[in-house]
Amino acid sequence: MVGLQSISTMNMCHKGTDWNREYSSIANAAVNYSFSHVPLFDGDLNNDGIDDKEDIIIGQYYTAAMFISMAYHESGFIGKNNRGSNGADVCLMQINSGNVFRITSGWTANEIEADYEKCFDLGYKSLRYSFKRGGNLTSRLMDYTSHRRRLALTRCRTFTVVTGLSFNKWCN
Ligand SMILES: [Ca+2]
Repeated sequence: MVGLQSISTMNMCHKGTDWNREYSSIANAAVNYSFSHVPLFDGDLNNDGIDDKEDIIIGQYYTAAMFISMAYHESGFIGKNNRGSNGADVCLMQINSGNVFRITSGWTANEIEADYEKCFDLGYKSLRYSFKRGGNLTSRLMDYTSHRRRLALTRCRTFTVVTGLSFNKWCN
């Protein structure tokens, strides 16, 4: 019941939104950004014993999948007029007003919301920082989720669903 109420409230707030167009813009921004940047994932990703261009392409695909997995949990893909934590968190990736990459970008909240690639850029930088922790993917997501393991675990699980990778190997 609470779930249904939330959904109908959400629909009322976003009346008139062309969702087919929005989802297509989100997917395009995630892919464009990922395929023009150094991937978040490196190494021998296809396990063929060599690090080569194919691993970079797989890493970029995983990066796009990571954006989509994070955006799903952070914002439910509602990137506009969706400010969490009393207005501090903005866009698909819910980037906090205290986020160092957001501060140094000089972009306003409205600018970040209006441009999905700007949002993914801040998400990418935050994820790269978070990944420095090392370990499995759940561990690497811990900084992004403010050290809440349960949240890191759910995001990691979604990433394995999107990519078809092993949850036990990557997240557990
Ligand atoms: Ca390889």
